[in-house]
Amino acid sequence: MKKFLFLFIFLYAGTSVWAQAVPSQDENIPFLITFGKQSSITWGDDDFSQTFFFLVPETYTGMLFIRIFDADTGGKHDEAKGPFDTKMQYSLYGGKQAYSHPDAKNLDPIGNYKSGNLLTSKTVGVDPKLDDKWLTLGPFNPTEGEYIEDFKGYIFKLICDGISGDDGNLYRYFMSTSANENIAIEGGNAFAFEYSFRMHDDPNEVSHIYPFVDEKVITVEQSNFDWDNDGKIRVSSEARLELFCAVSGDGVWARSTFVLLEGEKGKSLNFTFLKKKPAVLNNNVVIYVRNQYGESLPFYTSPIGGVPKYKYKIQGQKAPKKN
Ligand SMILES: [Ca+2]
Ligand SMILES: [Ca+2]
Ligand SMILES: [Ca+2]
Ligand SMILES: [Ca+2]
Repeated sequence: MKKFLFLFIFLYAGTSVWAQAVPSQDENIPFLITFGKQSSITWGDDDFSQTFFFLVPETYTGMLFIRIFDADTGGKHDEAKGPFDTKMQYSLYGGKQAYSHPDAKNLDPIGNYKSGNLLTSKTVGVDPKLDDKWLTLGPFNPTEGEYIEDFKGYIFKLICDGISGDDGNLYRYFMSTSANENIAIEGGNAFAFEYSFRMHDDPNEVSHIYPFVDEKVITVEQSNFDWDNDGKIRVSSEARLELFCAVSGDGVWARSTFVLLEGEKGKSLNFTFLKKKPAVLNNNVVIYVRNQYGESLPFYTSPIGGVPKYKYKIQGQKAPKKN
């Protein structure tokens, strides 16, 4: 019954047109970021590697494409340290263990994090042909992913590794039914266990991530890296008006722990990133969230159960402040 409910919520959550944009419209995060591995971590990337998972529901039987916006490191969008001399390797995995291998969910790129079958790989440096444009991987058959019963679907894993250089690669993803444009798969979704991203420069822009907490979660520990003291990180949910997290400075981690409320289980939390004024520019941040067993919680780009809104009428408390 619980699985059925989970599936229902999952499909419901994935029907938005922008469900497969990574980052999504609900997150309002401008770019993912990965630096070359010769970079200093004080630029805001702790491990020079980022892993995303894409979920294709078994009800979809067409072909699919994984598209990467601004896959190059150079020209527009990217962050130069001296001349651009950085290479990124994008590797897409499917098949057995692509998702289910424990190392695939590691917060750090260690052990067999590249588990599964390598479906395709692309190494990109400075490349005007890919600058400010979409690179398309595929086509793939959904069954090339790893079938996961709990999701009633197939999972693909896309890893971006900064294999050389010291510059910052800014990029976005989209899982599409088309090679040439971004058309979402109904019921599809994407998620990560650690998120490295660029904040907006405009302090009025508010970004979000939505970790999903299952029924066994009792306490949650959030960890954020290189926030540069750029304002506040707030947690809210259907049952919680607001809780403020410990925030990090330059090149360091900050962590804080809180106990889940009863109405928060089986749903998504809303982590909101509120920049200060004047804002920190070009701010890159890493975040992950773990439960009391040290297991990392997935952030879905299309939050499970929808974007959580505080139910102030039921709780008999004040309405939340905007943003
Ligand atoms: Ca570029
Ligand atoms: Ca450089
Ligand atoms: Ca780029
Ligand atoms: Ca930063």
